[in-house]
Amino acid sequence: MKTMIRKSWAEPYKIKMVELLTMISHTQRNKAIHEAGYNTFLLRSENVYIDLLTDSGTSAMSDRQWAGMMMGDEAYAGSRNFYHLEEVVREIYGYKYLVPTHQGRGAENILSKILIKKGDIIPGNMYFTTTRLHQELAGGKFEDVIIAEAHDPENEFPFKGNIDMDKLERCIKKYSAKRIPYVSMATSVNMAGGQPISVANLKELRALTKKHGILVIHDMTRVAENAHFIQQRERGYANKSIKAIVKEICSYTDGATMSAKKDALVNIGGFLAINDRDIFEEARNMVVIYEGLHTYGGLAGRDMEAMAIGIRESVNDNHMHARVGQVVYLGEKMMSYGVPIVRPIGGHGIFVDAKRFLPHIPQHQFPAQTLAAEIFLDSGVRTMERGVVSAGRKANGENYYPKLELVRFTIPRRVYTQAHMDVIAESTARVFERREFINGLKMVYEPKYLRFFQARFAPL
Ligand code: PM9
Repeated sequence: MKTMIRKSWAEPYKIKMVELLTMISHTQRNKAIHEAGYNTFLLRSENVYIDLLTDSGTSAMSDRQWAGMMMGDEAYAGSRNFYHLEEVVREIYGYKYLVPTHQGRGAENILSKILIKKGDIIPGNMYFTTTRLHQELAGGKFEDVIIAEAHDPENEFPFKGNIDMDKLERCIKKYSAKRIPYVSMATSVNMAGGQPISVANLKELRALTKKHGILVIHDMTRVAENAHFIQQRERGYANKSIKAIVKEICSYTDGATMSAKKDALVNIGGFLAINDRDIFEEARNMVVIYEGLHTYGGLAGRDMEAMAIGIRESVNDNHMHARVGQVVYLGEKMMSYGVPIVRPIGGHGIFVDAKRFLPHIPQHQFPAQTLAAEIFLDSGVRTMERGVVSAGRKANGENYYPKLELVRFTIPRRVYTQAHMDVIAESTARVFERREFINGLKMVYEPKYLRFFQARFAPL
């Protein structure tokens, strides 16, 4: 009988330089996580074996990007790298005006300060930590208008990043368009598990917002990964390139904030891009207060050059197929061990469902935080909590209790191999086998803003 031969994908690059990893003992890991207050953000990276804390700023740059770094024009004003970046942003994303910032939240700060006034409502397809905080600090209130499927980790809907148009319409009716400066639309919705929005949904969003004169601001941090899923799943897009789909996505929006530390394959950088000349003029003026001159925005010339080159590499079909392919490989391996994960598998990592993994730990005892600490203890793999700790508190001081209580295994781009993915899945499976013996945590220190970064915990 003929056996089916698997058609594998492989990385579209070869390795030119390696960074050696350290592996400390179980006793040393126990001491390290205790000293870190059971918060993986507070670990020293030298104690980490495989670092899946984030895909932010952790990518491996290409030889071309490194060569670009040597072409940095470190002039205070008018660096040629800025003009190169501006040209690439116009060509690849289609936005007219560019204001560079040191990273994504720099752009969020400026945009929120310009567009939001006290009492405004900002509807969006699920919150993101820094984005919502900047909206709140500017006097606004975030309103979740993502489809209900996004809050269900087991629902297989292919576009769980979609906006619920009825919810959005009700929101506009309730508050009036005057109180809604823009809709905050993210591609590859991070907190939902890297879930994509469809072009069909974007078209509806454009039509509705146009009718009411409301802007659409795009959190385009992982737009190329979203384009990959459109290519794979949306009718009529199978033969379109990721580059073409990315441009089409951006065309339904009025501007964007970008953390270039993800999709765009750089270790630092971001920008605000906008089509409206007046908003641009204001942003260009404001950036000098918070970031730096409008032709560098807190970045070195070499950073802008690496970003310009990284943006082009990010929309290459082969790159994106291997990038998401590696994430899918890890997810399928975890599922083969029975580990409960968010489905469908998203673009930038595997999100393990801590509620199903540790059903005996109630949410106020931080199951996802607990699980992240346990994974580190088992193998030195560092992951991140994306549940009740990340969700933080409402303006009235009450905790948000999100439906999703997840541990994110975020895959840096072009950094780890398939063998690393095997080690990660096996470690998760080992912890899953002894799950009944795991106890929750209590929070012993809570900072005021974005508490997940610096909070400390103790075992119960
Ligand atoms: N995301 C992440 O690990 C890094 C910091 S928060 C733990 O996922 C979106 C969708 C993001 C994002 C950062 C930012 C902020 C905005 N939008 O970190 O300031 O995922 O460059 O970007 C992180 P910056």
